[in-house]
Amino acid sequence: LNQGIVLRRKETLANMCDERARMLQDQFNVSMNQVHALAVLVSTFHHEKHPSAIDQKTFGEYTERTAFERPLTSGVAYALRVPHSKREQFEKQNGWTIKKMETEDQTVVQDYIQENLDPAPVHDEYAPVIFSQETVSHIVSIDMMSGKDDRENILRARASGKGVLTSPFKLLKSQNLGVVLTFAVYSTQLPPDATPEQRMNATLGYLGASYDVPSLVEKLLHQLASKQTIVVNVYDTTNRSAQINMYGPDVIDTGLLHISNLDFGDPTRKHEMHCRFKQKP
Ligand code: WA2
Repeated sequence: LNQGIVLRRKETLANMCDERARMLQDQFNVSMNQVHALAVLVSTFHHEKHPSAIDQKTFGEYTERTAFERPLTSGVAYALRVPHSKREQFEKQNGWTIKKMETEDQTVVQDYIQENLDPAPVHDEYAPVIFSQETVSHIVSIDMMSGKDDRENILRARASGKGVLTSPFKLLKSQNLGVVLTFAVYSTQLPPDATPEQRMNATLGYLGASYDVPSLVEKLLHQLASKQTIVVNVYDTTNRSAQINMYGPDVIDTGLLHISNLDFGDPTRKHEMHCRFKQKP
């Protein structure tokens, strides 16, 4: 094959891939900022106002009406930090018990109804969801610290004060791999150089957004007329020797491959977009 043609093919693939990666990264960044702003909203109107100006109805309506500002997210929710000493009072006040997240038996996922869930076993503290966007109302009352991925994310979010991302995992009520983004909400104006311990002690709750990656990336790429030309995969490459395919088909080698870097704002997680032509030249 003519060398000039090969070169041009390479360049075309690189341009298409970089453009798509940039789009995905930009949209993710936009929604991350908006989720951060929601955490500030909860802090201002729920925790700093007495009585609170936010209840489930207000939160549900507001987050539904502003969903367009959070591209790629499938829903947002707020989990309150409840120490064990306050559990009984909290449950009495709300009229429901804190539930345990069930993830073992995926057949139960279809009828994942709060009433069927077991109470959370005794722990030092809990993170029950008290407010949710309608799209994720199935997580209300569930202790987010009882799920491994959510728990790690919560601990990292409150120690760092930054937006943190989980590895890809199977979200509740979804058949797909997704990720959760979490921001901690604090009680006092913390200095920017606050220690992890100061942050931990000042933590009031956790604002989180879930991303159903395959369906949301599909929607995004669909807007571009390229589906006949290239195949796109999105990988979590945090663990180089065990990359996780978050979006796209199992790979068939058609020769050229271009890799575009993706930065989702959490330096502890690495992501890449891999692009190939559908057909060999
Ligand atoms: N949100 C939606 N679906 C899920 C999920 C989740 N976590 N975990 C498993 N499936 C309220 O970090 C706090 C959201 C957790 C935030």
